[in-house]
Amino acid sequence: MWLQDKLEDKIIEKRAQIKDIVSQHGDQKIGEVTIKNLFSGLRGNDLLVSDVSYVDPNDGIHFRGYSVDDLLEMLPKAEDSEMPLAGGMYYLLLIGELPTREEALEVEEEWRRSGDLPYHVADMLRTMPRDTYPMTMFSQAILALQSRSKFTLLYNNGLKKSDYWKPTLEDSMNLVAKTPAIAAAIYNIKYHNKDLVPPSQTHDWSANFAYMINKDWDKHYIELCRLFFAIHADQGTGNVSAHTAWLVNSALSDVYFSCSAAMNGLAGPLHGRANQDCLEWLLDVLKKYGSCPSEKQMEEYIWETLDRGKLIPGYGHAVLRNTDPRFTAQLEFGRKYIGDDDLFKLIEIVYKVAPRVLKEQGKAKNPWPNVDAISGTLQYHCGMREYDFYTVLFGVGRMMGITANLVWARALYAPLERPQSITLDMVEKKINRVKS
Ligand code: CMX
Repeated sequence: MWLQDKLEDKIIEKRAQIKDIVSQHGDQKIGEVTIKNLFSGLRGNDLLVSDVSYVDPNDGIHFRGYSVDDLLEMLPKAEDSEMPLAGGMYYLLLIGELPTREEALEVEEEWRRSGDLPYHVADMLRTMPRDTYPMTMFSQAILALQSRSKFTLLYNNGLKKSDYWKPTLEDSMNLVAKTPAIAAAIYNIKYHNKDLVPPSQTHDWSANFAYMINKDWDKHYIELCRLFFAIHADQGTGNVSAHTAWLVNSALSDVYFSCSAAMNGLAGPLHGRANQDCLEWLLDVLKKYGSCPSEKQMEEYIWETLDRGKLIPGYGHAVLRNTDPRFTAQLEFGRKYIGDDDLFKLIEIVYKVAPRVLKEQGKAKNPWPNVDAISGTLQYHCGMREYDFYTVLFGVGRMMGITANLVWARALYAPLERPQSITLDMVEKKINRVKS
C-alpha cells in the first residue's frame, strides 16, 4: 500500500528518537502527579505522547501543528468546493505533512474501493430494535466488522512486532473507508426504514455520506459535511474516545475492537452527546419564548438551567480555556449560509450571555463554547432533524484521528497501558494523615 511506503521511513526515524530519549533521559522527571490530579481525572498532566494532534488551552486544536483556520485554507479542496477533502486530512494526520491534491485524491480513491458495507453488518443493524440509540448501532456495526481484521489474522499467524503497524494501517483505512456507509445505513434503517444505498464511485468521502442519505442535491449540506468531518477529526489523544481506543489497542486488540469501544465513550453527555443535548436545549429555549429570547430572558434561562443542577451543553472544556476554534469555524459557516434562522440567531445570543453567567457562577474553569455548542444547529438547519443521530456524525469525523493514532501507537510500540491503582489508605499514608 502506498501510504505504508510513505510511513515506513518516518516510523524508523521516530523509533530511533524514542529509544534515544528513553535510554538517555529515562529517569529524568518532567512532571509530578499531585493529590488533586489523582482525584480530578488526571487533568493537566502530560501523560500521553502523540504527534497527530495537540490541544492548546488558548488556541485550540492543532492537527500536526496546523490550526483549524490553517487547514481550512491549506488542505486540498474537494471539487467545486471551499472545504477540504477528508482524504487530505487523513494524509496529514498519518504522514504529518500537507498533502498535494493528488495525494489527497489518492486516499479518497483508496477509500472508495473499500467503502461498501458488508451485508452481515446491514442485516445486523436491521434486526436491532427501532428504538436502539444510534451510537449503540454505530459501536455494534464497527464491532461486527472485526471478523475482517487483518491485524488479528496476521497476529494469529505470528506477525513480527515491528510490523504490527502495517495491518493496523490496513484495518484503519478499511474502517475509515466504511464509516460513512455505516452512518448512512444507521440513518436510513433507523429513521426511514429504507434499503441501503451503496456508496457512489464519484463522490468524495464526506459528500458520499450525503449521497447515501439522499442529501447530495443540497450543496450546502455537502459543504457542511466536509467542514463537520474535518474539524471533528481529532482533539488530542487524552479525550475519552481517543484515549479509550488507545487503551484498548494497547492490549493489541485490533482497530475494530478499539474504535467500537471509543464510540461508547463518545456517546457520553460530557463528550460527544453534548451536540445532541445542546440542540435539544436550544429547541426548548425557542419553545418557551416562541422565538429568539432577549439577552435578559436568555440569562434567566441559563440561570434556571444551572439552578436545576444541569449543565449548559456545548460550554466548558477539560483542556480549552478559550472559545473553541471549531466553534468559530462553524459560526462563520453559519453566518455565511444561515444568518437569519432563529435557531442560528440563538447561538449568537447564547454566545454573548452564557460565558458571562458561567463566569459569575464560578464553577466551570472554561466558560467558553466548544465544538458542540453549534454543530447540531447547523445540522438541524440543513434538514438533519434527527438529533439523536448527531453524535454518530461526530464519530464519523473522529474515526480519522483515532485510527491515525492507533497506527502510530503500534508503529512506536506504545506499551500496554496499566496505571497502578492504590487504596485510599495508601493515599492517607503518603500524605502522612494516617488515622489513629
Ligand atoms: N455547565 C454547567 N456547569 C459546568 C459546565 C457547563 N457547561 N462546565 C463545567 N461545569 C461545572 C462542572 O460540572 C464542575 O462542577 P462540579 O464541581 O459540581 O462537579 C465544575 O464546573 C468544574 O468543571 P471543569 O473542571 O470546568 O470541567 P471538567 O474538565 O470537569 O469537564 C466538560 C469538562 C466539557 C465535561 C464540562 O465543561 C461540561 O460538562 N460541559 C458541558 C458538556 C459539553 O459541552 N461537553 C462536550 C465537550 C467537548 C467534547 O468532548 O465533545
